[in-house]
Amino acid sequence: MLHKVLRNVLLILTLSIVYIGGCKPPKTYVVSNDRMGFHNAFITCRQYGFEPAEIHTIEEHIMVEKLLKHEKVGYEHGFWIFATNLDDKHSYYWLNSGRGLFYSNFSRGQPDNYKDNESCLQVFPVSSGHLAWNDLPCSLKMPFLCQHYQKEKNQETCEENRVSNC
Ligand SMILES: *[C@@H]1O[C@H](CO)[C@@H](O)[C@H](O)[C@H]1NC(C)=O
Ligand SMILES: *[C@@H]1O[C@H](CO)[C@@H](O)[C@H](O)[C@H]1NC(C)=O
Ligand SMILES: [Ca+2]
Repeated sequence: MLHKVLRNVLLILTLSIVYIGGCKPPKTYVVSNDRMGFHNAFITCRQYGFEPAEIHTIEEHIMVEKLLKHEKVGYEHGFWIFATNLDDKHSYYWLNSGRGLFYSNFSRGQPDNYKDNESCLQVFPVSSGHLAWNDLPCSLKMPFLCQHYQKEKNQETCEENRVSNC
């Protein structure tokens, strides 16, 4: 099973590490080249044992930018990230964590909700080494990004039943 998963999923960027404060271990982004609609892709990250990718800071945006720097330029070569505005057309939120979109880095003129039919977000290379965000129809089949938090040896981790000091 694990072997099967690893065949489909490219694990990259294990060296680029971002601490998101407190006890959270370093975050790693994972590319899946399987093409699917937004909601299917969301579930598939989970089936791989990962979380659907979210980008909360410019540091994380840059991590993803580095990960995708060799990909083709253009929105048709983009990757789902898991924010949507399906519930409330006026505000995007991250579907997994429920957080608002406090950070974003949209391409010029985006999100444009083109033909009133775009409620899901992607990232795509706008030029060599530069990445931007865009809204697209959720049903489009695209590759996507997952994420996970690496557990390092000797790293202090929060106990499940401890909330303070984390
Ligand atoms: C957006 O991303 C570019 C890199 O592609 C970066 O230079 C720029 O500072 C970012 N903008 C914001 C508002 O984070
Ligand atoms: C919305 O976009 C999808 C994917 O391109 C397309 O199949 C569908 O027909 C569009 N719906 C409308 C109402 O434009
Ligand atoms: Ca758009």
